[in-house]
Amino acid sequence: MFAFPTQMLKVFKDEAIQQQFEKDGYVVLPFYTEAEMEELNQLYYRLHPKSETGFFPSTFSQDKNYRTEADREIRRICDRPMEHYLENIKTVLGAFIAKTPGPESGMCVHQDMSLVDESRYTGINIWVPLCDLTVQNGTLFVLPGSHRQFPTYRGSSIPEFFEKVNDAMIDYLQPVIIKAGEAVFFDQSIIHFSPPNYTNDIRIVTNTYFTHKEAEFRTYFYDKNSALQSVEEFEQNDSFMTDFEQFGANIHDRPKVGKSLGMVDYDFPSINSEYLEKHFTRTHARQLIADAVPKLETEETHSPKEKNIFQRMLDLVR
Ligand SMILES: O=C(O)CCC(=O)C(=O)O
Repeated sequence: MFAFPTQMLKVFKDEAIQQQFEKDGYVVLPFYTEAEMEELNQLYYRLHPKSETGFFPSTFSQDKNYRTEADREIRRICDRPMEHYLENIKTVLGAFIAKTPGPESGMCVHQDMSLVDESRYTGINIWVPLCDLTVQNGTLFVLPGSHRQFPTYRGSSIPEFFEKVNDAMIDYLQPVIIKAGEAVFFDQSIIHFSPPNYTNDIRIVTNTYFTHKEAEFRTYFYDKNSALQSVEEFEQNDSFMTDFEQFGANIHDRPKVGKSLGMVDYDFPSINSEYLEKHFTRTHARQLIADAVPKLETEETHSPKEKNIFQRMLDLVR
């Protein structure tokens, strides 16, 4: 097991922003100009494969040219606002995350996979919508202060510490209602989720990932057939996020890239509902999300097929 550093390495130029980020695990800041958003929208419609629907990050694409071009161009456009807020960092990914209308566009409650050695560094996402966000079009919900609850190794093969309370968790998350071009900077270990897009319009977001300039890239794998209290650590290079072919397929398998550094001890922390109640504030988010759907569900004009879709959306949050 590892321990967090006593002091997070400073990455925000402004001390007040740095402190707010460390306390809550996220911070909201103005980010893109109108012209930058226009350029990003054009880029999205030029590059994005038409066949991909639901919840679709460009990192999931099997088309390496798409992943690479989206990465390069988003990073280029992010340079200006990132330079404005940040110091001593390196940017290692630019990606689109699209949510087309429909029940399949929800993203479950999760923490992002570990990408750095968190005994020394922090991995941070800059998540920026290109349209105004509402609960109905699938905004981000976060659990303030849930980052760094425990030192965790995270990856799709590793049980999450809130697995036992996964369903109850939604009711503690807070929607982040922001305008197009505003950014949520969030610690990768914060618990977050986003409901399906219940509107008729696509929701497009850019997600840029950065970390401290000296950070070493690491990923972790747990073999569920193993009886060991340990996970396997891999050294990865900085282009891991765009090179990795397993996001869209075989995500639970042992990584086919990177250098194994061997096994590290892990005690698989786990919380119960009392822990949730004691440490976090209930927001009744489930009701908030359910309320976003009935307006559509009660429309007389819906065909039986459409009604079925709305029912499936409701099922996701009940
Ligand atoms: O874009 C979204 O709706 C959710 C994004 C997310 O969960 C992530 O990037 O980890």
